[in-house]
Amino acid sequence: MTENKDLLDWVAGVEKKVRPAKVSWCDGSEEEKACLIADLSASGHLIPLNEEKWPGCHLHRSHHQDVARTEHLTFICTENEEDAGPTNHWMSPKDADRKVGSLFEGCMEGRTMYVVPFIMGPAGSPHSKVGVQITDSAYVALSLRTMTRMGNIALEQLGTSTDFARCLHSLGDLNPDRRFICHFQEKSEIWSYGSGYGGNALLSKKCFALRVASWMAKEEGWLAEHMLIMGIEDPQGKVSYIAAAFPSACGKTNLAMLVPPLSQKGYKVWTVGDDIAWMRYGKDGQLYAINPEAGFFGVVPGTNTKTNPNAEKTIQKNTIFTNVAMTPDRSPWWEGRDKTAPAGMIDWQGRPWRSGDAAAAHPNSRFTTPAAQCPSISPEWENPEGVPISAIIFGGRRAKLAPLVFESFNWQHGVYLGATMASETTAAATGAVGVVRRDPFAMIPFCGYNMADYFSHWLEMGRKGENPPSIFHVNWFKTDEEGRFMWPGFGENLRVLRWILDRVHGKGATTDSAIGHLPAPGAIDLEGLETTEADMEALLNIDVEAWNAEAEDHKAFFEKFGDRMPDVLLREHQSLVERLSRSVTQEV
Ligand code: GTP
Ligand code: SPV
Ligand code: MN
Repeated sequence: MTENKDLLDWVAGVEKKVRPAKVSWCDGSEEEKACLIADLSASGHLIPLNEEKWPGCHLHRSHHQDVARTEHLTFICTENEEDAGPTNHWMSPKDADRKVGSLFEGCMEGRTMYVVPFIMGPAGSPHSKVGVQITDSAYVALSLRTMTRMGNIALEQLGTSTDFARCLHSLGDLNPDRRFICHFQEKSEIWSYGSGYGGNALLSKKCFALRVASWMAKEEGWLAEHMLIMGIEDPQGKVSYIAAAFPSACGKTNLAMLVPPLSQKGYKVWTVGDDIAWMRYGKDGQLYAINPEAGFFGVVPGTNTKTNPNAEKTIQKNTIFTNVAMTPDRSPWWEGRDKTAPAGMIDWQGRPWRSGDAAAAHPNSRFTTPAAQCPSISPEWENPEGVPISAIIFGGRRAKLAPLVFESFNWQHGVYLGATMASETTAAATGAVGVVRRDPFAMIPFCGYNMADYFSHWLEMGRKGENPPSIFHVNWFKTDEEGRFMWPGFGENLRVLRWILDRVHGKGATTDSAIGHLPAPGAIDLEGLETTEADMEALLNIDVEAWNAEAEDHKAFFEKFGDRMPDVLLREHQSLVERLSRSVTQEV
């Protein structure tokens, strides 16, 4: 096990408080995995799927009121409220202790308390960090085994160091009225109570690798971001890496695993990560990124052999499907899998499902699957130093307004693009779906401190590097009058990435606009697509009136941050307004 006194003391203290029937330290072994699966299957929390068609795969149904992150129950518990900032919910550490700490008293009575040590990042990497999650959910323990480097390997990396994140989790009674996810950045501690789902319960992911790590990153001079990491190999065999931030359920997993269409001969995509990037400058002044995770917790609906063939292949074995439907032959099923749903299915809540009923799979149903199984996994994905990033891409889900792609004028303007991102909300969090909200850097639910300070940190990071990446913005989701997507998306997104890489390599024709550099007509290869140059014009159109309204909204958003807002971004806003007004004069 371990002789780490700090860890043993913390575990003993928690045990005394939660009073479990049994304590089980997870070692990461195959035997342990088999035991967890056997126990979960015996208790009905895992349903084995068709072993022939889906070897090693299981279905898990979470509580029907526990199916997505609950942002209104997620708190930053810094000593000072100002440090949490206006975009986070804050709870004082004292209140947290009283309100949430007390819920843990005796909460594991009659249950097993699992102690799950894990590493975020490749084992042995100087950029990796260790966490330990205590949980009374065997499903969470099993999921952490896929999502992180879990078990003895983490204890070995930790040694006698006191530097580990203390993550305490209990399902409680799963009552949403007694659900809290609290982050104590100042002591790298997380408490999560009352949820067994995704980002609320797998504390390694959003809680540690983003909310706590973003704070560490600010202190230590690096970046913890909600970004995919991918390599794009050109026909000459040169691989360029990019990182891209899109809000939840806006296309990171899909882009990271992109399969080039037949017309794009000689191109190949390499997946490094699909959700989180930790980035820092190397000695050569370039920004390097590691994926701190070891698995994918991906959106299931919409996944099929056409949209995301690599995900489809990855999830064929050793995968937990959470909240999908099941066919009579015990195969998992979800909306967007086949045109017609098979007869005789059971829906995500275990009820008989008939055509015409509500969705058979929950819109936020997910797969938990090992990254190593992905056919496009990069040979560099466990490189302890990470991969060098040539371009950073921001994007959102905007039916109107945002063009298919544009490039920032420079780093500072790029930070403005990140800071003013907006996107339609999705089923990844509870609440209304399809409402446009500002989501800077796709981090609004995940930034662990005052977002104005986070903007300053990004500005600082640009000054720090000799060769910071170029910054772009994309929108795959623009729709026409009939509400149809105007851009084919998925594999065809490679065409946009090629223009981005052309720009990075000093090529790629542009047209200037008030909001940034747009691709010049013909600069994006449309060969073999139904999309015409006229469609492209619509996809790249800048509606100045709508952008004026948008710029107003940027300002209103920035005003929330008061004095803490960096001047540089307020000046960027002013410049945007001026460029927009000039562009109207030019049009007249
Ligand atoms: P999180 O795991 O929540 O962070 O989501 P994500 O950003 O990884 O999103 P993901 O790739 O899982 O995509 C979410 C949804 O968007 C899925 O239903 C996809 O089918 C759909 N989607 C992804 N890429 C595209 C695209 O290029 N065009 C269109 N129209 N839909 C897309
Ligand atoms: C997201 O919502 O961005 C996810 C899923 O990746 S969760 O792990 O629930 O945060
Ligand atoms: Mn995510």
